[in-house]
Amino acid sequence: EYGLERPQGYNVSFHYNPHVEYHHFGSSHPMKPWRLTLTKQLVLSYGLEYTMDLYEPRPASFNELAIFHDREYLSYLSEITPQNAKPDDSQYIAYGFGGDSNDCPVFDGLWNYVSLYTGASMSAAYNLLNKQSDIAINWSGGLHHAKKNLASGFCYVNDIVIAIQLLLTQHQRVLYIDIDVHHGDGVEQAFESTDRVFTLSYHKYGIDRHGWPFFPGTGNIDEMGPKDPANRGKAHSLNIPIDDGIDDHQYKWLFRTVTSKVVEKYNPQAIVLQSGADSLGGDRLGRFNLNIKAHGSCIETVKSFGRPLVLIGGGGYTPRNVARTWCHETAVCVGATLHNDLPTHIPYLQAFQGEENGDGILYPDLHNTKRHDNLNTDPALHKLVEKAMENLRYMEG
Ligand code: ZL4
Ligand code: CA
Ligand code: ZN
Repeated sequence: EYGLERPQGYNVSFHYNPHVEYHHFGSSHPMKPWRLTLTKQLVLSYGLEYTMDLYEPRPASFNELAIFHDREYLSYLSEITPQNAKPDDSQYIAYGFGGDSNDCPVFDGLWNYVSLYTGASMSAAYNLLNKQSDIAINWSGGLHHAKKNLASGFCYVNDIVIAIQLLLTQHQRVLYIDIDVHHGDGVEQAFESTDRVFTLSYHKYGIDRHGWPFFPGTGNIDEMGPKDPANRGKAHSLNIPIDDGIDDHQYKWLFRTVTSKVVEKYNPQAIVLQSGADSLGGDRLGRFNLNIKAHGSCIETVKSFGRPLVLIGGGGYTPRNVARTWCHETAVCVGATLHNDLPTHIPYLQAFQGEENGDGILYPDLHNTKRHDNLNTDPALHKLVEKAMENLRYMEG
């Protein structure tokens, strides 16, 4: 009736607290928590809720956030409001709220917001630990830039680091994979001194025609963690820098080739996959040319490794396409195939109507919607894969 077929049997859980939707970063800020409302509506309209276990996790506590973050930073974060914020204050600037950036605004309910998305990532990790789920999903998380005492790039608390810390209580080796268009620098840095977490990020890297590096400016191919041979974290990070306009075929090949090799060599006991949707074509901040099914093929690839998996959100700045992608990827997890025609009874249908090539459908053609020419040549990508393979040889087996 919903166009839903479900041949495979994975235990999938969906961790979502709807209170997270109602937070606003400020008018015209690219990060829009209401994209999660759209995502949930699509997931429900296809009937996917009947194929998963649904959880409404409680917010994470101060002490839980202190698994990773400095208590002084958390105290500041828990007390700051738009009313009491002092932009000239030295702590305000030191903790990443200052500058002319506006990337990390102080908004109403900020502490509630960070506790909610982190609580959902923790709930997902716990479900793997008690073996309740093979795959646990939290689309509200994935805030990969936050550092232990610094807000950065729309991220205040690093829910991914905290979820990985929980997985490390039972698993010897955890693989972190990041397909957000931005470099997963916060997660990489948090685990730079351990060999129990391997971090792999695919991202846009480079300098634009005005001389500005693409945020956060790190993640070149030669950045593979500490160089000191005595440091256990040496060679346990792999970065895949990509140029503007990469297409479906190239990205799928790159992702499958490199990720398979990492899984084969590192043999992780659990995987955390950050599925930022800003790597889609037509994203407000991104530069790639990926379609929804190419992005989703990365989830299929990771699922095929058959390891316990936490799947989390991240960036994504064209809300209707974020919702389409995460709905499709939820279906991939449960093994369902969805009709291209959107169910007609969905509450937010108008959000998916009136587009030139996406009117009323789940899978619009996103290739070149923002006219980013493909600057990635096949020979350059082959060289990149060669270098990645060479980097992997430095990791002890
Ligand atoms: C905005 O319109 O590259 C913030 C940020 C706020 C509202 C009005 C304020 C206008 C684009 C971005 C001033 C905007 C100044 N408003 C933005 C070096 C920068 C300094 C800030 O997906 N200016 C900084 C961060 C990146 C920079 C990307 C991705 C997160 C994730 C995981 C984080 N910061 C240059 C930009 C706007 C804004 C419009 C913006 N910020 C675009 N890219 C950035 O990886 C969730
Ligand atoms: Ca990335
Ligand atoms: Zn991003």
